Amino acid sequence: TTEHRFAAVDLGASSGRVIVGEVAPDRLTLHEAHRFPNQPTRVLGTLHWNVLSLYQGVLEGLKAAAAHTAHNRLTSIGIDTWAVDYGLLAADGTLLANPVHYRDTRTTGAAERVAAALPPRALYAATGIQHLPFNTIYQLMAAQGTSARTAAHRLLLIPDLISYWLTGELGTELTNASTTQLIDPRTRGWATPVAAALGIDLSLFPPLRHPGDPAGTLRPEVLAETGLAGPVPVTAVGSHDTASAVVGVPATTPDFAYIATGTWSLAGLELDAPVLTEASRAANFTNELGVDGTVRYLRNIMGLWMLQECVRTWNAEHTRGAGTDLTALLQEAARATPLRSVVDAGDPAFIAPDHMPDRIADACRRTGQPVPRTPAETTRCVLDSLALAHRRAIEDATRLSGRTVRTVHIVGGGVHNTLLCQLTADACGLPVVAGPAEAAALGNVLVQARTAGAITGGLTDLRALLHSTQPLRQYEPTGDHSAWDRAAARLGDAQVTGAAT
Ligand code: ADP
Ligand code: LRH
Repeated sequence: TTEHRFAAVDLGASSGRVIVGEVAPDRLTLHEAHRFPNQPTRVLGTLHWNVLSLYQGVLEGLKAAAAHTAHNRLTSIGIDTWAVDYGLLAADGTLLANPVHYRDTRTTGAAERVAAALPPRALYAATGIQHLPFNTIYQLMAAQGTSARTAAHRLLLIPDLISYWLTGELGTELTNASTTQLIDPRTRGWATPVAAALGIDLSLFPPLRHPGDPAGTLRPEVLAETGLAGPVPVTAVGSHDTASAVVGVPATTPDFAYIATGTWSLAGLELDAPVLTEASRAANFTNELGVDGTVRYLRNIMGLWMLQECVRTWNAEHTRGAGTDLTALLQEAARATPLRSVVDAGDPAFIAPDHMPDRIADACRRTGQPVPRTPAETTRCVLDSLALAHRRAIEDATRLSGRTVRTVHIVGGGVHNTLLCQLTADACGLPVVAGPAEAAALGNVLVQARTAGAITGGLTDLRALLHSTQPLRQYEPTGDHSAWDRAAARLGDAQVTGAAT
């Protein structure tokens, strides 16, 4: 049989990776060719992604991938990254400004300006997208009048920008386009009236393409630089990392919820149709578009970002001498008092970088709970809070969609955090299946493999292959379930969902 090797370029907010997947109908193996940090830089008060350095990491990764394949051949390449952010191009294709990080504060006040042009209820009815202060429409509102925005001929979302640099071809991939808040989830096309109300010229966006569509071939200079033997096609995948991660959920039955845990926790359900009700808006659930006509009905939860930022602060302060060892910290957190204090892990107050331990302490103080004193206590507070938010999201999703959940799947980097997986099982009172950690890369590879004809079938078939080939770990709920209800009650009215009124 033909050997099929695919490269998944997967750029997360914490790290970028290029992963080679070898796929046959009964076989799926991954090899991590290259992993590199994703570190933003603040310049003159604005937080930017280092997009050229990320592109450099992609090239190095493809070079390492070439070395890992027979005769330097790849069947194709797929690209997925975090959502909402973009680069602006001049008519000649030059990048006009360095892309701004979604955690930058430039969007402060933008939601009010958008609401003045289009009330939140109408915006939600038209797009089904949860309110996050950094959605692309708010970023565009904030960028209005800047020289880059004024001069822009094209807007490329991050995966589409990387794809453009690799191939010279322009396109806008649909799953990620849905996170702009400019797509109608019923027609899965542009929400033209929304764009008109907000004064956004949709011709900024190159034509939509769908997962599985061809997205060009590597440019000769990229072949030369990576050592890959041409031609190498680039295939559109779920270019929103969360869309690829949901493809990578190894579910064997339809009654599952998923939590993609990395920098963020994205917790919810896969649906056939969007839920656009007022109750859904009030609960701040999103209807992002998925692969194969699906809807990703989920809520954003702060995720392991909170822990990552705490560790960064502690390292800077030398609280733990030589530097914080995550494994040791998690072992200590596992022994800490359970549910001593919890914070609302949906609170947008945790989005911005810096001073995370202090912000967590403040939130505990405000809600009349004991303030965590040690890194282990703070870590326990974060993980208990994430588990509680996971439970709440899954409960809300089932209520709002009328669906039933019997299994919770955890995928993404959080799979390595066994304490978080067990706490999530305890909080939800449901069995948790954890794995794979590299679900986004796997979902990316599987969509490419199906397009190339290496495998066939729908999402159910792709997931069956994952289930039979990937290492998974099951967690059964333990402990006193009502303790979680009491902890949730302590947050009470302080608990927010982020929905704009
Ligand atoms: P992203 O795709 O957003 O960059 P990942 O899915 O790679 O994020 O997840 C990164 C997170 O996974 C880290 O912040 C960390 O909390 C967690 N993680 C990764 N490896 C481990 C590990 N060995 N033990 C505990 N947690 C881990
Ligand atoms: C996760 C993610 C998430 C978005 C956020 C901006 O990496 O793509 O789905 O909400 O980043």
